[in-house]
Amino acid sequence: MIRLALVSLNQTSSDPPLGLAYLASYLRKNMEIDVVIVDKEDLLAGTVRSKPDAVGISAMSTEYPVARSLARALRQELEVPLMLGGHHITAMPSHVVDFDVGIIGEGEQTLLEVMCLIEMDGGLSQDKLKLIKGVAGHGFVTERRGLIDPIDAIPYPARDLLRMKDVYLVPRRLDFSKFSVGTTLFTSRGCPYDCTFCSSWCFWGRKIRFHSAGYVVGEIKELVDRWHVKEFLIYDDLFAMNLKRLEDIVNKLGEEGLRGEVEFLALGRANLINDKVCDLLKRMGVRTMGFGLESGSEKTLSFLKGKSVTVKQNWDAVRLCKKYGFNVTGSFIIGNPGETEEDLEQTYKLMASPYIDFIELNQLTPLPATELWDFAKSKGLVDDSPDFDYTKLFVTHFKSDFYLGDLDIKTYHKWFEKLEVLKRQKNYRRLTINLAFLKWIFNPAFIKKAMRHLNEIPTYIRNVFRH
Ligand code: B12
Repeated sequence: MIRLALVSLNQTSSDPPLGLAYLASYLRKNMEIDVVIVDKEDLLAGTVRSKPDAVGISAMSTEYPVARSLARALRQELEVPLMLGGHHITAMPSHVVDFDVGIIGEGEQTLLEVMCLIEMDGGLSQDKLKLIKGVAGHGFVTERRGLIDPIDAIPYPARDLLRMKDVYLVPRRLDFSKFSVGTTLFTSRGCPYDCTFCSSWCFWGRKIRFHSAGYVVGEIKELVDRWHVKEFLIYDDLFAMNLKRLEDIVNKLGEEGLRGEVEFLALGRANLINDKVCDLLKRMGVRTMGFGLESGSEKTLSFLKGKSVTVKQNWDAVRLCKKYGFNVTGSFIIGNPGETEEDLEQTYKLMASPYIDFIELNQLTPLPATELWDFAKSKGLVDDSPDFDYTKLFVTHFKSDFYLGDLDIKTYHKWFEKLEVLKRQKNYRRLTINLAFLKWIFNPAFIKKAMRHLNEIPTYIRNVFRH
């Protein structure tokens, strides 16, 4: 049977690489194949050890330089087709350089066709690749493939191939408010909005496709029954967009006896929040709502999100969510072109409001395939070459490399960071430990492991709290 190694480059995230697990489940449904996911280990050694007939690496732009060097190292060890998939190659299809093929956009069906070709021909010829939609080869890019619809055709991600027990289902803070065992989930793909800073829409198209309520609740049930998970971070760009489906999810959770048993964290959009939505989310078991609020200034907000949302809607949404008893997190972007002291003060005021429990501070970052990328390019801050240092795009705190704003942000940044820390400290005091966590801690396997790694415990605890 043909064997494929899929490689995740992220060595630190506590979120499982579900994109790879979806690819694996789709392939397994449609062909005889052995898939291995190489993750959180020595990636070169692990991939070589798996003796694959083909290797697929997933990379966001920040990970592209690492993907290239891994591909070069693999070339020395293996004579098999090397594929690159994910957000970077989709935005920059000519960056296939060190790979045999780039898989553009949604990967499931394209990868299936490429793997069938490899199986039939015992290798990958550039000529035959030209017959497959959605690929980038050397010197050509084929027609973009349509999206899979309905997405229920994609089976649940193959979590059995992921290191769920020893890596992903260890206690952590899924949000700021609770220390417990939980995991991530997708119930839809895509977002119809086109925010300046986000490249999600360039990838998934402006259409949003939903999994049915039956599919979603079935996956939750599987996670509860098989993996004993009771907390879920729903990573969808827009979870609560479809009211009818939300209502069905609430009802089906009830029918399965899961209401009150499971808790969720979900992302919302301020212009889509109202009493009806909050009521359903509450009944579903949502504990925390996260919003990309971005700014408290109308001018900056409309630069970032067009006319799709107003500052008043931001305030109303967080106020309403608090009224319903949700924890509220707000993500903000500073360092925007044209931003003035007054704009920053308005943002600070929203951030500091009692309706927001936890804040995430970001610096405006240009991502390939967005207008902002072209803007940064025109300022000479970034370029399209495969040799550009894309790791620089991984910005968690202030970096001057491609600062796009006009003000000297350093002083303001300190001011914002202080607020971020203050809110975090307040939340630590409220941190609760749930039963799943206590069970895990008193589990003999954990105690044995802890005894062997006593000296690493302080670092582990620090990492957990750093999120
Ligand atoms: C979850 C997530 C994360 C998680 C990732 C956890 C994990 N282990 O996967 C975390 C929190 C770690 C994260 C971090 C960051 N993220 Co992020 N993230 C996302 C998010 C919300 C969902 C990604 C996802 O899992 N989608 C679901 C699955 C089904 O899709 P997928 O992973 O893309 O996989 C599909 C295809 O890409 C393709 N595919 C992917 N890999 C491969 C490999 C092969 C071989 C093949 C054939 C196909 C293929 O097929 C899959 C199935 O269709 C997206 C937004 C979005 N809606 O896409 C942003 C997104 C991917 N992130 C983004 C960014 C910018 C970041 C950060 C740089 C942010 C920052 N400043 O810190 C960091 C980078 C971290 C790093 N280490 O370098 C950008 C990427 C843009 C780009 N050009 O790379 C996105 C698109 C959001 C945005 N703002 O535009 N992120």
